[in-house]
Amino acid sequence: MITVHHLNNSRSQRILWMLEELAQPYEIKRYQRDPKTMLAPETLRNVHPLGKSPVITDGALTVAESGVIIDYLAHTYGDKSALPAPGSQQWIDYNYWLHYAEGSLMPFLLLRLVFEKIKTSPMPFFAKPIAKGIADKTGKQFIDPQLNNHLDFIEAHLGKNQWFLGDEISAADFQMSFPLEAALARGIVGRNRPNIANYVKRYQARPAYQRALEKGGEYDYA
Ligand SMILES: N[C@@H](CCC(=O)N[C@@H](CS)C(=O)NCC(=O)O)C(=O)O
Repeated sequence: MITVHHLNNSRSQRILWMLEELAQPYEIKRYQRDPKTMLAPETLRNVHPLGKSPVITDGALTVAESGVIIDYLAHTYGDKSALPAPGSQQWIDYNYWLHYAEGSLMPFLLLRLVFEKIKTSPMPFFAKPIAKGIADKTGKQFIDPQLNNHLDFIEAHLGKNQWFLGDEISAADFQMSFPLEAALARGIVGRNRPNIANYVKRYQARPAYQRALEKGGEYDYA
């Protein structure tokens, strides 16, 4: 039996969605973020030394890192005939989105979040304008142009493709879902990027996504 070690409001929601789409039985072990630090509880380190979510166990196997989990589930429990042939352009594209979501896109979303937090963090009154100045300048000169570059790229891709790999939903969509729905929920993606917004709305309406949401519990990005 697959166990999803599920943290509230986290990337493991995309694993629940995938398992629901696969109609694969699984159980959820729940972990709650510390409301102050937003960190996962120490007990998650008993599953994997980094103590991050998602992580799954399947029999004797422990699988961590969203992209690896999604690839593992696709190869172990998915329709093998739908998997792209190694070395084909489709295979390269599949791997591209699996790596891109966490390797290229998430770091800028995270930087944006951290620098926004700096502006509202408690600090001595005289340090506030300095911290805000640095955060605004870094946002304007570095983070926002980089983020816009990525979001324009995705917007254009979704203008030409219904799903990340073309006409059919695939594991690439489960992997890309978290950064895009987080960007949408935080207002980083708005009316100026209708393809991304419509894509997210479309998959969030799927019955499997809704079931995952019901089972997963607290999730602020849907
Ligand atoms: N690249 C990793 C990121 C894992 C990660 O940072 N997960 C967050 C949840 S979205 C987490 O566990 N945060 C709690 C913590 O850092 O203690 C993946 O996709 O699996």
